[in-house]
Order: sequence, then C-alpha cells, then structure tokens
Amino acid sequence: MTNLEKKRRIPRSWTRSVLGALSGVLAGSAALAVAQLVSVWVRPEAGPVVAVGGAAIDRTPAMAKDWAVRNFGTDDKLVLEFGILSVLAVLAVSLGVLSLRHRWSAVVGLLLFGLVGAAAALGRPDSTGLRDALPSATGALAGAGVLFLLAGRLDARGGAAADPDAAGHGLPRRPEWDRRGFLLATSAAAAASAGAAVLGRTLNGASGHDAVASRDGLVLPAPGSPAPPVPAGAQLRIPGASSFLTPAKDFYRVDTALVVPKVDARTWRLRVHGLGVARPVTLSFDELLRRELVERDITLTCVSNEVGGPYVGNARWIGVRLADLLADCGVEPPARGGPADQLVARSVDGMTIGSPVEDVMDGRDALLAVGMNGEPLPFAHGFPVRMVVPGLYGYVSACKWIEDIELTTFDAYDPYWVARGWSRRAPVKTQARIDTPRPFARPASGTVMVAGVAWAQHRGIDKVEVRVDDGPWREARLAAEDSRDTWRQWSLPWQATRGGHTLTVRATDGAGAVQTEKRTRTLPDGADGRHSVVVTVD
Ligand SMILES: Nc1nc2c(c(=O)[nH]1)N[C@H]1C(S)=C(S)[C@@H](COP(=O)(O)O)O[C@H]1N2
Ligand SMILES: [Mo]
Repeated sequence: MTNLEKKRRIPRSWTRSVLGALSGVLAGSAALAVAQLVSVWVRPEAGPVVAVGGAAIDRTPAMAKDWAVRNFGTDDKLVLEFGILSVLAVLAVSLGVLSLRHRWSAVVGLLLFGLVGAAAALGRPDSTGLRDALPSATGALAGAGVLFLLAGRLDARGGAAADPDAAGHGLPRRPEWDRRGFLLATSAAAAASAGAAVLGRTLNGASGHDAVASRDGLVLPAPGSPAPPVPAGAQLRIPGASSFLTPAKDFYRVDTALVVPKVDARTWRLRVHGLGVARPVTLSFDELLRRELVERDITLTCVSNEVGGPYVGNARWIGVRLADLLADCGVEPPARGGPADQLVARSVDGMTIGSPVEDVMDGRDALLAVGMNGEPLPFAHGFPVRMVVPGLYGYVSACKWIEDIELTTFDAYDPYWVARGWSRRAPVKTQARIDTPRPFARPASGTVMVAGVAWAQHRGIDKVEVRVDDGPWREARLAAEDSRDTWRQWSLPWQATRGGHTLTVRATDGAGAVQTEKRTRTLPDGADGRHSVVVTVD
C-alpha cells in the first residue's frame, strides 16, 4: 500500500464509521418514532421508553428507589427517561457501526431490543394484553428496515456501479459507496421519523381529551359536612415557614407513573368486593357523588421523606367516608369479627396499596377523595378518585386513580411496596421540621425567628421544643390546632449570637411520645430522628 493510499484510506474508514453510527442513530430514532405513533393507538403507557422505565421502577430495589427519590426528588422520572435514552443512543451507535461489517447481525440486534421493549410492556402490572407489545414490535421492525437500507447504501461492494461520481475520484477501481443513495435514504428516514415523532407526540398529548373534558365539566356538590374554617391562629405567617394549607401546585408528588393516568370520570367505576363483603358493589362517579360528601383538612406524608424532607403536604380534601361505604357493603372490621384485616386498593395503572381495615373503619376520616382545596383532584394527584387516610403513610393508604377495593388479609396478599421490602403497616411517625432559617443560612445576630411545622397525624402535636447547640430544650410557640389530622406550625424567637450554631427540633405527640433521637433510614417504615439545621450568625 502506498503512502498516498494510506492517507486516503484512513479518513475514509473514519468517515464510514461516523456514517455507520449515523445510520444506527437514524434507525433508532425511526424505531422510537414509529413506536410512539403506534402507542397512540394502543395506549401511551405501552411505548418502549415508558414500558422499560416502568419495568425498571418495578424492579428497582427499595433502597435504590429511595436513593433516587432522595437525590432527584420529583425529577427522578426525568432522570430515568434520560438514562434510558442515553443507553439507547449508545446501543444505536454501536449497532450502526456493527452494520458496516455485519449487516444482518445489526438488524437482528435491533429486533432483539424491540423484544426487550415488548417484554417490558407485557410485564407491567397494568398491561392490557398482547396489544401492548405492538409499539415496540412495530418500532423495531421499522428501525431494522431503516438500518438495513442505510447499511446497504454504505456497503462498499454494491456501491461502485451505483455512484456515477466514483470515476471522477481518479481511483476508478476503488470500492465506493452509494453516496447519493445514502444521502437520500438518511434524509428520508430523518424526515419520516421526525414526522412520526411529532405526530405521535401531538396525538398522545390529546389522548386524554375525554378525561380532561370530564374534569373541566365537573362541579363538585357542596359538602354536606364542610370542614370548619381553619382557625385564625393556625397560620403564623412567618416568612420562610410552610403555609398551613399547601396549594395543589406545590403539593409533593410521589408515584410510579411515567405517564400520569388520565381517567374519564364519566366511564370510571369503582368495584368493592372480596372477603366478608356481603354486598359487593360497582359504583359510578355520579353514584359516588350522590353519597354524603365530607370536607376535612388532612396532612399527607410519604414514607420516603427523610428527617426534615419535603414529602409532606396539607390539603383540604372533599370525599366520601370510606367506612360508611364499606359498612353498606356489609364489611365488619376485625375488632367486630370481620374476616378481612387488609383493604387492598388498586389503581388504573396497576398500583396496589394495602391498608388495615381496622384503621379505615375506626372512626377516623378515611376518605375516597374527589376534591383537593376546593377543586376536583388534579390528574397528578389521582383524578377522579383517590384514598386519603389520616395517620398512615401514603404508600399504605393514599391510592390515586383508584378503581378497585378488595377486602383480604395481610397473610394472603402483599401489595406493591410490601413486596419490595417496605412494612405491611406504617403509621406516620412523629416529626418536626425547621423551615427557617434554611441550612447554612447567615442571619444577622439579634432576634432570629426559628419556625417550621410538626406532624403526627391522628395523634396530634402537643409540644415542640428547640435546642441551640447543646443548650437546654426550649418550648416553641405552637400555632392553633386545626385538627389532630393536620400538621401544626411552630415558632421560637432566638437571640442569636455570632458564630456557628446548630438548631435542633423535637416534637411531642398527642399520645405523649417524644420524637426519638436515634436516626433511622426511611426503609422499611419511615425515618426516625430529629431535624437539625446548621447556621452561621454574622
Ligand atoms: N396509583 C398510585 N397511587 C399512589 C402511589 C403510586 O405510585 N401510584 N404512590 C403513593 C405514595 S408512596 C404516596 S406518598 C402518595 C403521594 O400522593 P401525592 O402524589 O398526591 O402527594 O400517593 C400514593 N398513591
Ligand atoms: Mo410515599
């Protein structure tokens, strides 16, 4: 080989690799775009990225899920989707480069990824059957076709005759690739997948149209048992402290749904059945609204909330008393001899959440909620109907997008999170949080307002104390109590002196129990320990 030839060959093989990678990326994009388009017709949740993401969430060990929620918060799903797309991009580039030498292996490889997507879709708890495999399957076929075609244009053997320019290079015997054909094919593939992607996105966006219309057209009846007004003294209005009622847009959201379920209230049904249900029923939304509506302020907390964490919110819920509905169906709580001790709620997206029947029927305001802060539930918070039970963490009580209630026993069935290592029973632990000053704040010396919230739903908060460094515990001022089921604000003016200080808070609940000192992790039944904030006073 002459020097001249060497120089010409190296860049050319480089170019070929880049073009191979490009074919792979185009084939991958075509696959995803077609899959997205087909998922409009099947259902958005069956698309490959959502299905693989959902399958990943289902299989994530409890500790890793907890870590993701802790580090990415509500962005954990975005991070997951970005991760999946990055992996797919790397695979697409590799398949593209592989296709230069082994066209058929690359095509088969792409089809295999389609199989993975299809298997993920079929394995989701909310899978509606074989149809769910279609987006991934058709996407993979389209991608494989594009890859086969593009790799063919790049094929050195076939190209020479097809490229009339080849003679112009002064190397007429050199194998050439079909440059014009490749350009045409890539442009066509790129345009077609961009079109399919845009169309799929638009149609998917509109797919919840009926559900949106059913929510827009909904006027909730006035509750027969309205919540008393929030006592004037419950909201302290201290800058930096959480507001007493959390607006829906600021309310934390924790769920496994990569696509927020959009349920049409007009076709929604709730089935109540199972062990010891003498009179099973299936209710429509209208039938539910015809029952007496009650309105209650209830603070909801996530078991994944770290000490001092943000996954707690307080809302004014409107709903139907679950205990009354169960009693109408003939359900008896275990204390009165009922055979079922676990109520398993199931959502349209296949989530299962198990609550103790005893707690739900012991007189507390366990609700099938239809409204939040005077509005129909937002889609992200469970429209049209969700459960809310004062005193229990969300994963054992607050099923969103509920469609089925089955009475069973704790021995007979482990719901979603329990199967992943979390406790069967999980009453909310007593916690206090310092909202202000923020960690590492630099307040000026003098009077600094220390304030926050404390909660121990259904037991209530009786006392909050603050300690500066290793000093004595000093009792904070408690805002007026709204109900035992809500959090309470607290505040303490602190005469801050220059230097670094650690502020620590502890609450005492209505049962007289003091928030424990020992820190525990959130797994398996919620974090224990006291919140501290370190500040530097200037
Ligand atoms: N269908 C469904 N309901 C669900 C969940 C879920 O993943 N899917 N997560 C539960 C958890 S862990 C919590 S803490 C609450 C959170 O409710 P929010 O998102 O309205 O704050 O919903 C509960 N209900
Ligand atoms: Mo949660």
